[in-house]
Amino acid sequence: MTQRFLITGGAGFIGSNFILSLLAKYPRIHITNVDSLTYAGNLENLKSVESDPRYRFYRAAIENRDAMMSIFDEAKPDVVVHFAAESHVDRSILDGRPFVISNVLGTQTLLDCAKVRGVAKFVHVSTDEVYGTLGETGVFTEETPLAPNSPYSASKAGSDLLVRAYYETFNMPCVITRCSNNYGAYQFPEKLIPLMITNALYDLPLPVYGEGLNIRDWIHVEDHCHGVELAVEKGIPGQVYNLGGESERRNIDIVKQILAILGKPESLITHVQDRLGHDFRYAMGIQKARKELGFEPKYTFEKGLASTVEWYLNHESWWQAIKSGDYLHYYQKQYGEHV
Ligand code: NAD
Ligand code: TDX
Repeated sequence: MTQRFLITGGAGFIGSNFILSLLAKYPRIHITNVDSLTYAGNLENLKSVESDPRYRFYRAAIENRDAMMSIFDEAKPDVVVHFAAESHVDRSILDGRPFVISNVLGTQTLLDCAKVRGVAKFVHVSTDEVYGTLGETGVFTEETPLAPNSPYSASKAGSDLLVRAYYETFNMPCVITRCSNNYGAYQFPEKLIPLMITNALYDLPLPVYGEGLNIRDWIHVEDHCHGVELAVEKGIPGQVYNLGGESERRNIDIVKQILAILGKPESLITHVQDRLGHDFRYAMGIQKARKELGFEPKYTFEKGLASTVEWYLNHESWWQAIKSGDYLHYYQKQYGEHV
């Protein structure tokens, strides 16, 4: 691969894993990373590549058209991979506005810049949450109607529809990937798995929403990154590809598994008020990606969870810096003494 990439949101969890993996694999690649460094963006994730001549970082908000046009002019990308977004459902329940600005207006601005400057491929990274919720059975396919339930998922569905519209109207070479819940290295410790690991290590309460019976379909971030790479290489413009790990788990079972790995007592589990509009179950049908992209998740959930716990054990200074700042303030506001 000798392409020039423009990656948005590369200082976040999945984007930084994607950048590290591409630089490790492809000696002739060029990557421009654009990130506004919100609370979730962390350049520490990319410390090991910051002086790599193949890599360049710009701090900019994707909804800033002038800044983005100059970045396109400098970077001259063949491929755009669009990760940047406000990504946390709970924050969107507290305030949906930044979600509309970054996810909807930001995506439209980026599409416009890519249209004016011309790119060979535009991969938009989206989520299973745009499909809404499932009952006890069934899986989402690419034909499942969009029925988002949170301000976050509504803003992502809005961005997906704009990507579709730019393909239909301007024949832009856009591909959409929709992925299930990710976990792994560098995940911001407000999301379920890293929150539970980092709280358990300090014997802090583990806030489980409601009874913890909601189900998510988990995928290791490296498997997701590989799926996105396949979409860059083989995705057909105008198409949507579901990505997932075929690992459905109830939240409460994951929390108990983490406690077992760490040798901590289940008495740390604290049932707290349920999330408003909490989607019951997500499950991804990945047959299309398997057949058309050659996608195959490599991690079992057990192997991935064990290596993720290990990563947090070995990177305490990374997450302690986060937990002692804005994150703490946010959770104290929401849960009082829980954190
Ligand atoms: P994250 O919150 O860890 O990272 C998002 C990054 O985007 C941050 O670095 C942030 O600074 C940046 N950003 C936010 N708004 C921006 C703006 N307006 N301009 C420029 N940069 C901005 O999120 P993540 O978990 O890495 O998710 C990345 C993408 O993958 C998102 O689009 C998300 O919807 C999607 N996704 C995530 C998951 C998951 O489980 N985490 C699953 C499916 C899809
Ligand atoms: O403290 C918690 N307690 C709890 O019970 C948190 C943070 C979460 N939960 C529950 C809510 C969900 O059922 O755990 C499940 C997972 O929650 P999150 O980690 O917040 O993820 P989710 O809301 O499922 O969304 C994630 O996956 C889809 C990402 O944040 C999205 O960006 C992605 O699109």
